[in-house]
Amino acid sequence: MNTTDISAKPDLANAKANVILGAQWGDEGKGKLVDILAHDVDVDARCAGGNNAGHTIVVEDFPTADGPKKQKFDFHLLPSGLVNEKCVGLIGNGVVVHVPSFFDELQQLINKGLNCADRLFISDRAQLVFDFHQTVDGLKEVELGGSSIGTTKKGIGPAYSSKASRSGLRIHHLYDDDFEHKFRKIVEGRFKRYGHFEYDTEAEIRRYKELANRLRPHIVDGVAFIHNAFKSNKKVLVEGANALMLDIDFGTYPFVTSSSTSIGGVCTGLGIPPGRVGEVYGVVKAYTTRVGGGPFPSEQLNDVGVHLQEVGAEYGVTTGRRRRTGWLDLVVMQYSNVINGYTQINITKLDVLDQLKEVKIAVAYYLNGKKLDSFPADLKLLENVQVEYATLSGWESDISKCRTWFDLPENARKYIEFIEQYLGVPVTSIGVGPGRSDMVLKE
Ligand code: 2SA
Ligand code: GDP
Ligand code: MG
Repeated sequence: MNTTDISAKPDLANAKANVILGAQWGDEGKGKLVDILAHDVDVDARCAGGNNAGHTIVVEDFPTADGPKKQKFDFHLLPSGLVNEKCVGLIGNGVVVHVPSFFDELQQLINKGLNCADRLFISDRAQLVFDFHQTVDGLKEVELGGSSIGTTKKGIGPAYSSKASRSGLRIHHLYDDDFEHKFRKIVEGRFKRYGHFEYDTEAEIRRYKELANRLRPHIVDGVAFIHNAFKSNKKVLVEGANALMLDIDFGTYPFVTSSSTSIGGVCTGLGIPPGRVGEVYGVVKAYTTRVGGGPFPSEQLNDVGVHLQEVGAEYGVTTGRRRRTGWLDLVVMQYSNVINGYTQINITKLDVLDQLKEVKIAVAYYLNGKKLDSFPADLKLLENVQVEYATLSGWESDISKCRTWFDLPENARKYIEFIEQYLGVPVTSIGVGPGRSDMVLKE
């Protein structure tokens, strides 16, 4: 792909990027939808986050030397579309990149028979995450004590802090003559702030010299790259990481990640104008989960919560942490929708509700007897809301083999229709299992 000529006037009528965004607190099953759509996509681009993300893909018939085999892939920093052999992956400028993890993840994919090194690119404007950012991430959490965020300790917050304070280093800085000097200065700054933690600065500089050489073939001008893709009418998919309720502005601050995980981050994280955005897929788990600290109004600290956790196998893909669980919350979803403007919704993990006699959906929040008309910014208010639930009958049957809308039991269809009517957004696909083919398509 030619990455230099972006001089032509953009033709916004054509070549839109479709976008996949997490609509709740993450782990909705974005990876699976990315993988399915990437089948027919030329470029899958990450726009935000780093290797804190964990996107799981289960391919029932992945080709191996011994014939097709079930294979599970966990993506963290690399775009999940890469499982599709024609799809090129781009890590955009809005992403924070830990280069050693980039190569480790690539190697793990290669070990599983996915040879994608020659179709994996990184924007030269992406920020670097160093090991000292990860150390600082842990130290900050310790400082916060009982009110810690519950981060993944991948250095995401400290790296975005470096970016915002204009002391960060970007991919292109790896090749500057004064890289060493700048690097030493940043580490010194961290020592001043956090004390002299164990860190071999000189060994790290040597390591990055070698990594910089290995990284060279993957580096592109991300802006030119993506606009050339549009110009040549390539199909572009944007893979959101984390989710709206973890957004640095709109999430349950400070219990959020440090990037713009909302629709705005798509434009700033890749350098594309809003007019280029096509479909916006909101990925919504049929219930709610959250990993880490922070308020969660529909959380179920009871048998229902345990059931959802166990049946849904709700463990962090990056850290292995147990995820907190609760009912679907449409107050959260409405807030998420007004910000991201979903044009269609993918409901995932509906099968996890199969055995329940009744299912509940949060439909309103009350404070001192008064219904709230928006999602509160102030966590002190949010922690004290009373949640109103709608109760629907369960379907009490196995839906994992359903493939069409009318295969689904009537009560499952009613559950989906309730969501559509509340939000006014069509649900176009419904996940009934982790595999690529476990999806009901609804016209
Ligand atoms: P960070 O590390 O600074 O981004 O953490 C800040 C908050 O963001 C949450 N966060 C996540 N929430 C859900 N899933 C994530 N990815 C992994 C997964 C998580 C894991 O797919 O399972 O393995 O634990 C993710 N990444 C960040 C985090 O929990 C903090 O609340
Ligand atoms: P992401 O971060 O949004 O990509 O989601 P994760 O990969 O962190 O978590 C979603 C988990 O649910 C993964 O283990 C997926 O394989 C699994 N999954 C996705 N869709 C479905 C579904 O419809 N049903 C079931 N049972 N599992 C699913
Ligand atoms: Mg995840």
